[in-house]
Amino acid sequence: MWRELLHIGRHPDSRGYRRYAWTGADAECRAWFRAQAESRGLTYEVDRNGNQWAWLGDPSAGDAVVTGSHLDSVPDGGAFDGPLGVVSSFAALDELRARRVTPAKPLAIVNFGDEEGARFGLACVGSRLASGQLSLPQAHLLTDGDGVTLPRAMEAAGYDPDALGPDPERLARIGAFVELHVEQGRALDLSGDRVGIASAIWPHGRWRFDFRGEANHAGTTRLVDRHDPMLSYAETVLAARREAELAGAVATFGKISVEPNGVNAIPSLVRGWLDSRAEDQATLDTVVGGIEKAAREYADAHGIALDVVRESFTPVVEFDHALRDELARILGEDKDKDKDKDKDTDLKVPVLGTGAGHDAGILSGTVPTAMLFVRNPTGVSHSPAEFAAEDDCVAGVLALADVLEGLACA
Ligand code: HGY
Ligand code: MN
Ligand code: MN
Repeated sequence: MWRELLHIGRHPDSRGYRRYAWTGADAECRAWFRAQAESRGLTYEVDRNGNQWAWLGDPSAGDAVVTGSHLDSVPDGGAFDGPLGVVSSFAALDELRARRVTPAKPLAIVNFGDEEGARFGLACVGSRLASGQLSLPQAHLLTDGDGVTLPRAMEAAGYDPDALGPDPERLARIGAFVELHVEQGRALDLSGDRVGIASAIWPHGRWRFDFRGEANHAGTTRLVDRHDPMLSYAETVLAARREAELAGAVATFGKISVEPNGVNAIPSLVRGWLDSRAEDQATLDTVVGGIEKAAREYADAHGIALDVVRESFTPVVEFDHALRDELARILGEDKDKDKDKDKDTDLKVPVLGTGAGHDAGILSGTVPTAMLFVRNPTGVSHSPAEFAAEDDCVAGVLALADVLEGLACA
């Protein structure tokens, strides 16, 4: 499976993946998903929001056990964020068949559309739509950097954008959703575990800061006469770092656009996107409030107009405790077998929080959800250097197979 995915959407220079929603690379990934489903004799369907499903058993029976993740990427993303969950889902299903277990409940694998929000700016569009957290009118306003709207992009990819919307009947048929994901930090590396269970996702959001000044000649305009929005933007980037450090949170300006974007012109507009996350809501509010206050002071000092728009927000997610405990029990049981072999090993499956967003977090308000993390030895993610060792990936597949067996065959 990895060999087939390896080349799709990979940039020849950066070696990173550029698999943006509803592009050709995305279509290739989706064709791969469909082929994987069909080659296993699974029932393939696409829901009204463009999410792909592969079913073993009757999709309408209810109390289904669903696993999966996403295949799209951030700009120059790694191979694992998203695809590891989908590949592991198919591999876990193969493992269940090899074990000759027959699930009593329907099992499904899902590929959620546009998880990263790399193209239209909003993450987890497929799961937000399905769970009613993004409405059709809001979705129709989403526009990419070239001015192409989401409906036009979906139409060009062969989907019906007017069908977008909540899918309560489909979600009501799901008894549990488990997403396996490469860890995006080093907790498992530090604890020496191959696999962990998620506890919570930090609240996080994206804010757009528009600094508007006055375009002018870079050679002839005296410094004192300038209204240069780049200065207030630069000071705001430093303020973001400072506020995040003070609060033990994170804040990142990772995307910027400049007008007119000429080397010999003072900019008229600098637009920077802030991504900020913290362990709790109050801390996140303090950080973002502090950054905005500093930005306004800098803007005023340079005669710059500032607009701040919150483009997306995801509140804190506490994964379903009962399901989390059930996963710990299933995986703990397996580990107990090793206990007799090696009494000195720490046998607990670690439970860890994360600052990264996931479709499992979005669905958690509607469906009992849980996540498994697979060790990432460097912690690097959203970069071509993202990595997970094959042994750890196999451990992830076996853990997922155990979990699916425990949940669906009970
Ligand atoms: O940005 C995120 O946290 C996620 O990977 N979409
Ligand atoms: Mn990601
Ligand atoms: Mn992901």
